[in-house]
Amino acid sequence: SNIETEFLEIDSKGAWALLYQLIRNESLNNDYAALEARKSQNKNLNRYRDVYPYDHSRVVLSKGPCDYINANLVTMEKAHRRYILTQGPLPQTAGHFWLMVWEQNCKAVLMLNRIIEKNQVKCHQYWPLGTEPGVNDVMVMTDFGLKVQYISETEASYYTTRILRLTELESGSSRDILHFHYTTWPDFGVPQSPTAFLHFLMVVRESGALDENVGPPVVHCSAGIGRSGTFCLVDSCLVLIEENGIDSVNVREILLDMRRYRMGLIQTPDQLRFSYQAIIEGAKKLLSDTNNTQNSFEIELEAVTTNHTTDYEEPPPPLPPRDASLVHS
Ligand code: PTR
Ligand code: PTR
Ligand code: PTR
Repeated sequence: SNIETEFLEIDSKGAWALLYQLIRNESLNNDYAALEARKSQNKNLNRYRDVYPYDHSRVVLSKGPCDYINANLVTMEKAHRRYILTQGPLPQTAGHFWLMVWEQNCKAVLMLNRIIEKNQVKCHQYWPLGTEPGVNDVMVMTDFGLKVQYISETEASYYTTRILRLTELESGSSRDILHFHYTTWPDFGVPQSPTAFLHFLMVVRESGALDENVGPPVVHCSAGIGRSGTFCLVDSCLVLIEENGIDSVNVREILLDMRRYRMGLIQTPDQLRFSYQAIIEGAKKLLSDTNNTQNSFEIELEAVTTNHTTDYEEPPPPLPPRDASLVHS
């Protein structure tokens, strides 16, 4: 296919850094305003000084103490996908985060980072851990009229799935929010293998959280650009490939398009290379499988244990075997 030919060519020329730089340069045309983020009352609501949401696509809160959150709605119309990309919540923005999930009617939160990375807190512990029944299992956000309750947790080898119950205090109505937590993807790094990542993607897809009839999924990492951008690029490209065939997709153009909604999506040449790998491998699996109603990713839940993890500083569990066909150095 075109993508595979392009991939091999870039590999043989060792040109990933060059291609990545070209994409960054082209993104310089996106000089959209991000004025809300810089307002004095909003400054401390941003985790990083250099990662701001463009005003034109930012998610506006309607009910909270302020309407600002560092989040963008990324709309990929041709792929019938919308994603909310956001930074890992700060202690002072956890309420804004849950208000966004409530107001946007999101079915799932996709978390691609760990709370602590390289010995630094990269994200606030914004959901209750539920370490024991009745202890630590609820977080109340009085200012936002919401509470979050831990319901259950299922650990697989490199990701964890949780159910969290979000309740609007005033009305008493509640929704169960799925929390898909990829626990083994280092910042400025890539997942262990395309296979592991694709498995995670298929589990998320099967849940219906990416479907058009529910609110957009909230996708976050620490800054909400590197890993989150990689996830959304691969997912959208695979949707387009399933619909129109592998040769219909220009990965660069789609990434450039996404970068019009949120800055900095994909943060390293290696993340770009990984995206191509995952798209190529995913396309092969999905297209070989068009006659089946269910895809063949064998959504067997490995190690289905209801394990109440308490220590998030523990090293990640053992990695799944590397993919033999598309290993990268
Ligand atoms: N490239 C490694 C692999 O595929 O196994 C994963 C990796 C990548 C790990 C980057 C760490 C990385 O960077 P950092 O030191 O910034 O976490
Ligand atoms: N200024 C920060 C830095 O370079 O460390 C911004 C930043 C942090 C950018 C993390 C990207 C990051 O990765 P991710 O978006 O995958 O969390
Ligand atoms: N930590 C990053 C940096 O300062 O390099 C943050 C960042 C980087 C934010 C790039 C946006 C970026 O946009 P682009 O990838 O289009 O240059």
